[in-house]
Amino acid sequence: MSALFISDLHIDALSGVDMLAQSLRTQRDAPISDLYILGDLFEAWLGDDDDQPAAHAVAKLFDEYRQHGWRIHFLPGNRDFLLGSDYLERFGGRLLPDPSVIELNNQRVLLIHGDRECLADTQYQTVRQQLRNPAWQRQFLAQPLAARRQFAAAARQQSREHTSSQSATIMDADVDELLRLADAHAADVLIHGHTHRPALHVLDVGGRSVLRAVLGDWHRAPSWLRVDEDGFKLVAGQIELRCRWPTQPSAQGNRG
Ligand SMILES: [Mn+2]
Repeated sequence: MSALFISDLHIDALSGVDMLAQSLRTQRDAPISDLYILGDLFEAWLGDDDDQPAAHAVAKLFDEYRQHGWRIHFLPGNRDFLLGSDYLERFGGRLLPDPSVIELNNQRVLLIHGDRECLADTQYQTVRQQLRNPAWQRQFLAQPLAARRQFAAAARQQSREHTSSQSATIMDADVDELLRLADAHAADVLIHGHTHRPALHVLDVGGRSVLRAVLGDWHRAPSWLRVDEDGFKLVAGQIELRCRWPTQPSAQGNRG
């Protein structure tokens, strides 16, 4: 069985749903058991009552794959952190907290979106604290949809201006923080998105090899990571990378 990981689709129109549908169709006959969406599925999410046409189309598409036998998991990103169980129920999706640890091939795989780890961007981290505050979220969700749309448009404009003024290093995840997380969760593999820098890195965590897989965005072409017992295959546009598990269990049942 394999698991499929995607993130950073930033869907805001039906054309984005078409790209997703076409990409999933190429995987339909593969022995996939689980689809993991690691955040920023949507460009913006204003609450589960958001009636954007793309939201309906995505729910319908995922429901088709649920009926096909896939389990679908969603870990929120910085654009769609308000996406909740009411929406996920429409296709039987499961909400995962950030961070989450899953087990694949008898190894521990740590899943995050990646925005919380961009520590050098202190301005963003301050905004993030406000946006993730439950009281702020309750107050925001209580506003009419039109008011929430207005707020989101202004916030996106600010974010664009901020992003274009920052250096590439500031916008990347802090590697020391990733090492700390991998160590704290005893992870063998770490998978994240957000930075739009698809790659497979090997980290040294206290003498242990930990694979860091970074998912690509869908701005120009689909990007996905497929994981099975043989290893990892990352596709992002023309890029295709493969690697094996960082530590191959020497015998079955050796771990835990
Ligand atoms: Mn993001």
